Amino acid sequence: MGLRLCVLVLLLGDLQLQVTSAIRSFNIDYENNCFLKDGAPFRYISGSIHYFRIPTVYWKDRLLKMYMSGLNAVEVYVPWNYHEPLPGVYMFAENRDLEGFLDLAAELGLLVILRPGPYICAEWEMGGLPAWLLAQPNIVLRTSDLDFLQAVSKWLNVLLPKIKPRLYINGGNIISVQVENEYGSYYACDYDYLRYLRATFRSYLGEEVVLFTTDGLKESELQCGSLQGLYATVDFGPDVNITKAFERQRLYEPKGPLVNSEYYTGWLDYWGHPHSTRTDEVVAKGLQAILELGANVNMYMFQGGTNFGYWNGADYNRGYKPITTSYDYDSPLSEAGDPTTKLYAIRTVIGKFSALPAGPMPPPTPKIAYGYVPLLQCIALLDILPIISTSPPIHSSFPLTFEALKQAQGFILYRTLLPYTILEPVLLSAPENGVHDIAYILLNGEYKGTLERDKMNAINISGQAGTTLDLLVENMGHINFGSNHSDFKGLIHNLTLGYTILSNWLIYPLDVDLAVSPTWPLPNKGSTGPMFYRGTFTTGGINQDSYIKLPGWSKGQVWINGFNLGRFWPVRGPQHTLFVPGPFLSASAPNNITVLELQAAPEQPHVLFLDRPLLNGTSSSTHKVVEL
Ligand code: 6DJ
Repeated sequence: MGLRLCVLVLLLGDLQLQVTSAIRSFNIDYENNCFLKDGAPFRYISGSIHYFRIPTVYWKDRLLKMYMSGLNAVEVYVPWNYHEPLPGVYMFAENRDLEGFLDLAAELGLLVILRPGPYICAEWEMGGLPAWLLAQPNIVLRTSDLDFLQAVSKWLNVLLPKIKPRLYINGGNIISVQVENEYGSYYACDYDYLRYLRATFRSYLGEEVVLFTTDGLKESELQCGSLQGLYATVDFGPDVNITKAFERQRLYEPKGPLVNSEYYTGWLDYWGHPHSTRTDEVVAKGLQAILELGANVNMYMFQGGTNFGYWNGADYNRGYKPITTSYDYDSPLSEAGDPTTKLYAIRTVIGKFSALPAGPMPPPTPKIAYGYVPLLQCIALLDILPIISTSPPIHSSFPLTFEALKQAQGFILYRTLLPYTILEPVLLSAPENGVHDIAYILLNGEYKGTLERDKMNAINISGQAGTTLDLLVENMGHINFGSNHSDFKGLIHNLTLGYTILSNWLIYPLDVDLAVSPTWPLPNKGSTGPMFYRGTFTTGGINQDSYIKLPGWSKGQVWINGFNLGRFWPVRGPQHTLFVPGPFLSASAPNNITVLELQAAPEQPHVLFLDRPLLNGTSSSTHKVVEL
């Protein structure tokens, strides 16, 4: 009976109920199975948006489009590693201005469902946990391990005081706060950890605020992910029976509002796998079914955005699977923030349940095909080691991991000498999948090939004793989802050459972004192996969004005016273009493009600027696994 009353009120969503009390409140009505906002039944129709995946100047535009779609709330993760890049170093400016983002949402009349983790998943580097945690190699992430809790508690001591005044009950727009994320999918099932988080969130945020958990539909997931005092919600896409899905939530919350905290509008992409899509019809139909039940919903994602720089995560599921640079997610708002047909289909459904805001939806922003830009080879990465090294090289008998060297992302060069002359090719091997994640191999500066985690564990090499053997190792993103997030990077085991364990390494921690600004001379060194290329173009006075395509290139990183647009890997696919936000371009001055090609550049190096993305190009995962 209670549910019916609540649903009835919610279905009359247009009816503006009089706020009877001046006291702001947001809580759960267990009698009538709904949320109460200021004492009146309330249902949220929300969408996920990641401020850290969208250029700051575009935040307001995206939030406005979400509001115009009929949403009354947005769901926002806070990635710990984006805000605390080094222990005790906190960053909250520009693209990390969480409070500025929350202010914009408030300005547009959007409520916020906040998900501060500390773990967020999100296909984000290490699921939002800082890689520096792994400098303590025995730390047990997402458990009541004391080293982990100590770091979590320092972070929450910085973050949660910023949140408290922004709670709805304190005059802000945050109606509820999630604790952890899909904890039931993690192997540890450590209730002490969840209890610790519950106590910490309560101590900073108070007893009143709605705290909740989110888990998948399996019983084991809900079992290990939920805890008394944290309202249990579920996540599922349109491909399940929606009534049955909410019955799962009911096993853990027999009374209270139905909540799908992540209703999947699309899905993520992995390099080397087909592009993911979900049709408008399927998404709209599922949404309608959810809303007809009177349930609360958050659409994941409403806008996906981009993994700029090195911020993509990776899943581990029968092998290591890095996420593409684009996080378009086939969402209602595209990667470039444009309304899609899916957005209109969703908006039509929402319109059946609540009043849509008056006025037009902002149209897609114009995209410009700036066209063909030739690039010139400028320098081999090995030739500028002193410039891109962040410290003098480290001597070590055996390889050290990125984490031991306190480097979270990017590249490290491991150098040794061939210990003996090899006339007939011998296998250079990475036993136990010890290359995390890709190693570009050079002998006396000449590129010989690649080793890749879970794909290519050995390569034949030959050469004179004393030849310099370099492995440039790329971290392709720490695992964000899987049974274990302790994903150490670099050469994590010894390498062998035939039967000999290689030793006596010189290790160069690198920041390749340091090579982006200066203009290097133009040697002609052949076109294979890690090499920088440069070019410039002008926009003819109009800087608009565009997409960069790298025809004939293999694998690497691309920068525009010093901004790292992310990884490209067209030989692997399915993503063939990278999003170039217009505000990163200059309307008047020449724009600098820098490409770091790691394997092989085309004969006539050039890039193409297009006016549309190509995210579903061919994908190939043809790499052979060499059995050792
Ligand atoms: O909470 C997670 C999101 O951040 C739930 N989810 C999404 C995002 O990562 S994959 C996509 C996922 N969970 C893993 C379940 C795998 C079937």
